[in-house]
Amino acid sequence: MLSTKMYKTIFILCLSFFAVLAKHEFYDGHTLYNIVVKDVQQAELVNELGYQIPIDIWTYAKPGQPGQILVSKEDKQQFLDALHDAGVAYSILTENIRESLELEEERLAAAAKQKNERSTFGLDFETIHRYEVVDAYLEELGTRFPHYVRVESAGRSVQGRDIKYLKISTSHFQNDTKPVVMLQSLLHAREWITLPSTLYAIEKLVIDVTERDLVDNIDWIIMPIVNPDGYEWSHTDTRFWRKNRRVGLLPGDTCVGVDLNRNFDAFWGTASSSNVCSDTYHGPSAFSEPETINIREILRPYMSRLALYIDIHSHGSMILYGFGNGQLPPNGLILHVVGVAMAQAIDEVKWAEKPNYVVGNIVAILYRASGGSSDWAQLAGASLAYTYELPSYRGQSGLNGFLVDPDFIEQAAYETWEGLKAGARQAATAFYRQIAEK
Ligand code: 0X9
Ligand code: ZN
Repeated sequence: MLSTKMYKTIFILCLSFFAVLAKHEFYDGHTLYNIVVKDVQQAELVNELGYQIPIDIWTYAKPGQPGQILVSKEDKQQFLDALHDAGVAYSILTENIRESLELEEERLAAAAKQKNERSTFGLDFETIHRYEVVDAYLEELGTRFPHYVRVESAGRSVQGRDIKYLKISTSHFQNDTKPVVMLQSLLHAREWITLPSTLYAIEKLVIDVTERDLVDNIDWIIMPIVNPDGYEWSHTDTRFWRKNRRVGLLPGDTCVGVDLNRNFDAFWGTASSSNVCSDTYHGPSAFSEPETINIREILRPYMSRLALYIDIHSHGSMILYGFGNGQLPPNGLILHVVGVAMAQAIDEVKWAEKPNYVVGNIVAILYRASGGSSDWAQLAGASLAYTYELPSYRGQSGLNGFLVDPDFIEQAAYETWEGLKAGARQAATAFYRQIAEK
C-alpha cells in the first residue's frame, strides 16, 4: 500500500510532468521556414504577408539573404499557397519548433546543473538567468561595491516589477566633464542572448576589472532587463513573446502588449503597426509605456554628456544606426566609422564560421521602423546611438534564431563586450576632444 505522502509525491510529479509537456503546447506544429526571394518584388510580397496572415517574421528576406518565418499549423496552408502563387522558393528549417523549445529548455537546464562553482562572486555565463536572479544580483553589487556602484530603480513595469539598473562611476556621476555610456538589453522579451552581454559588461566593469581606463574615464549606466514582464512571460508561457505585457488595449484583452521599440518618440507611428495584435504595435501614443518612460527619465539628467547609447537586440550580426525613416543623422559619417570599429573588434574574436557583422543605417540594412529607442536617443542628444543585433547560434544542436544554446552564451557575451569597449573608447575620446576644444 502506498502512503498518503507517496500519493502526494506521485501527484506532484505528474503535475510537473504535464506542466512541462503543456508549456510549449502553443508552439506545437509551428514550422520555421527558410525563404529565398529572387528579387525585390518577391521580398516585398513575402514581407507584406505579415499584414495578412499572423506569421512571425524572424528575419526579413532580401535578394541574396534568406528570410526566416515561423508559421503556425493553422496558418500554414494559406502561407504556403501565397508562396506558391508568387513563385517564392522555401525550405523547412525546423518542422516542429516545439521540439526545439524542449531541446533549448533541456540544454539550458543541464548547463545550469553542471555549472562549475565560480571562485569569485558573480553570475555564470552557462545559462540564461531569470528576472529575480538578476534583480538580486544587482542589489548585491550595490552592497558589495558601494564606492563606485549604485543600484537604482528606474520605476515599475506594467505588472509592477521593479526595473533596476546600475550606475557605475568612480565619481558617483558628480563629475559633469565625464562621458556617459548607456547599455541596455531585453527591450524585446524573447531576445534572451542579449542579457548575458550586459551582465558581462557589468562583470568586467565591477568584479573583474582588467582595463581600468574604462572605469576611470567613463560613467556607465547599465539596465540588463528593460522589459521584465515580457521577459518573464517568455520564460513561463510564450517563448517568442516580443512586446511588454500591457493589457486592456482591446475589450476582452484579446491582444496584449506594446512593442517597446516602436513606442519611443522618434517619428512615432510612421513605420509601425496600429493593430494591437501585431508584434510591432506602437501603443496608444509615444511613451505610453512605463518601460519606455523609464529610459527617458533616467537619461534626462545626463543627455548633455551621453556619448554613447547602445540598445542590444538579437539576431542578425548587425550594428544599426538611425534613422528608421531612412534619413541619416547629421553625424552619419561618424556613426558609421565608430560602428565599423565596433564591428571589427567583434569580428576579430568571433567564431570563424559566423558571419561578419554588417554596419549601417537601419533602413538600408533591415527595414523601416519608427519609435525605436536608439533613434530617440540620437534625436534627444546622444552623440552616438546604436542598436546591436547579436548573432544567432546555428550550431550543432540545431537551435537557431532566438533560441539559445548554452555553448554560445559566454562567447556571445565576450565578443559583444569587445565591440562595446571599442565603441565606448572611441566615444569617450571624441567627447574629451570636444571638451578640450571648447
Ligand atoms: O525591429 C526592431 O525593433 C529591431 N530588430 S529586432 O529584430 N531585434 O526586432 C531593430 C530596430 C532598429 N531600429 C532603429 N535603429 N531605429
Ligand atoms: Zn529586438
